[in-house]
Amino acid sequence: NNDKVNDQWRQLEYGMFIHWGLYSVFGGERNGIAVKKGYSEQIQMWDDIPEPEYLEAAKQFTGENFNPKKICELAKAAGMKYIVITSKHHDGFAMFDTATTDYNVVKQTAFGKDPLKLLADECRNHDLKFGVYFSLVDWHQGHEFDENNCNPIPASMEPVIVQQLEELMTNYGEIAEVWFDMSSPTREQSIKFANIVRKHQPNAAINSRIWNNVGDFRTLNDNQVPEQTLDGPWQTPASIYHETWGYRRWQERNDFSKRVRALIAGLTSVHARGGNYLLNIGPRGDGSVVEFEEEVLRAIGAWLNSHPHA
Ligand code: JFZ
Repeated sequence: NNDKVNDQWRQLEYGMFIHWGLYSVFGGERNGIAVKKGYSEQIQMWDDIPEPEYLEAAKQFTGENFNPKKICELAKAAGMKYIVITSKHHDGFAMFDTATTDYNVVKQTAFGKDPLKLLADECRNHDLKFGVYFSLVDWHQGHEFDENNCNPIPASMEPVIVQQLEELMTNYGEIAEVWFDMSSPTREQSIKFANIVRKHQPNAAINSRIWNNVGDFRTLNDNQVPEQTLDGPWQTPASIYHETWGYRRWQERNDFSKRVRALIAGLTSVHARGGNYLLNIGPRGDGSVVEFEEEVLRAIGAWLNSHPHA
């Protein structure tokens, strides 16, 4: 029941968001030229990259420095209690092992493994809860590029989404949170997708971007700090730089203390108003965590440790 979901989910308080996919190989650049429009995780749309060219990045997606143990240790050091990773972003490239399509990380990339499985298992070793981001926009399954990412979901896409959710909800152990994103599902579709989560993962909290008031908690805008406490459970997704979630090679990273202070202000204000804070990192295509982001997270953790709350 909902009280149980909310009670359990509220304990999570503060977590790590991870945007990692083929777009991480691009790092916000195409053939060495910065793409200055849009979030870097959406570079395929913003630079109108044909799918075959986009998929070329899979060869460079080595994941050789993807280290779930280090990521979990970093989350712990930052004071976080859970991790939510992109299982599939708008590009439709599945970052998990799936029978629904060969357009997935195991089949196509140099890495050739299921990062969700590796991370989910490691989370359990570190007493961290695990969750997945799942985009309802899927350019591979046939959604047109739409800068607002609000395409409706054709009935033909439903079986794929249903099966992918079945896989995600059954192959990775306990799921604490399912973070749907974008598109414009009908009420029936929202209910259908939520029911799959609820059937297999009764304790998983679903965010409001399942749409149609079907979710368990509200997702606010990026880095949004409401003026007051809000009714019901809610979360602020936060990014270190505001302009991108996925890795951006040309991102300026020269304002360390300012960033740290802004994020601590965001985290503590959100927490004080009863919200949950989900802070993003965008690893490179080789899986390495950007050093600046790691240091930011460690500085937040150090501050939290020196200011224990009641
Ligand atoms: C969405 C995605 O399109 C984006 O790529 C990223 O994954 C982010 C976490 O979620 O972007 C949004 C969606 C809604 C808002 C802002 C960014 N909003 O309501 O302010």
